[in-house]
Amino acid sequence: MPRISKKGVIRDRFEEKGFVRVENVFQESELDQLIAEIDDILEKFGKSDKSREETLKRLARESGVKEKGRYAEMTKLHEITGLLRHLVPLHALETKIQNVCDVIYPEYDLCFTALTDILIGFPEDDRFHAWHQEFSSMGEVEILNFWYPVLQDATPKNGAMKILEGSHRNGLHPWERESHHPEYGHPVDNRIPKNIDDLIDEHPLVRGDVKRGDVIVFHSNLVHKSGPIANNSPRMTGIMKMGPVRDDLPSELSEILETRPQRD
Ligand SMILES: O=C(O)CCC(=O)C(=O)O
Repeated sequence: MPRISKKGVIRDRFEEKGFVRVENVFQESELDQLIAEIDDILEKFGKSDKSREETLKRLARESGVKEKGRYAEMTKLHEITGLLRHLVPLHALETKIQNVCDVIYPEYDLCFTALTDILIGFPEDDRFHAWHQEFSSMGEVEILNFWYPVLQDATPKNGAMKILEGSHRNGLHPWERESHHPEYGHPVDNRIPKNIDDLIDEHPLVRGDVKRGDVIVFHSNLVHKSGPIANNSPRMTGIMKMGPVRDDLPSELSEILETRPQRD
């Protein structure tokens, strides 16, 4: 069980800043078990590769349809991501996250999982996820977003998300779509707030240290983006989205519940 002390502090901090880091939600052994199963899957796709990074890069190239020199369509990496989503050790982490959800939403009896995923980021891709708000793609503001490093601690120079503190307070900003076709990884449609330059001026930029086992919980309106990766290894980030069960579930929910990558 995560040792969540000072529940009121966590909730207050979440409301004020739009995010909060909760420490020691997972044990190292739980993440190690997840990694072991991830590696088992990778091995099935590429026994001959020397490292996890080489395997992932090769899979990111394989079977992809190339458009304008970039992989625009399904690659083996898509397939892998689909398999990772169903790993038992990944779903075992949900119970722990559930406890955090209960702390943020004590007024509700139950939190449900809307999505669980592993995002794979590559050092070459410095525009992985540009500035955005989850609400722009999820359509439901009470969904809580959980982010945690899987392979190694996330630091400001290596993998930690960039966050504009307090940027959740003004609701959803009008956004424009930016289609991003990375050299490796998946094509992503980023929904960037049109007033992003003002938001950057108005809010402190936070790039925290997030140790393996810690989880960042963030508000669906918080403006955030991927941070850089300083070393050579691809980053694996766990993503979970959880919301309280309410009587007035929004019509978009059926879409949210579909098992699909979180980005279109
Ligand atoms: O893991 C990352 O780099 C960014 C994740 C993100 O922006 C998101 O989950 O919305």
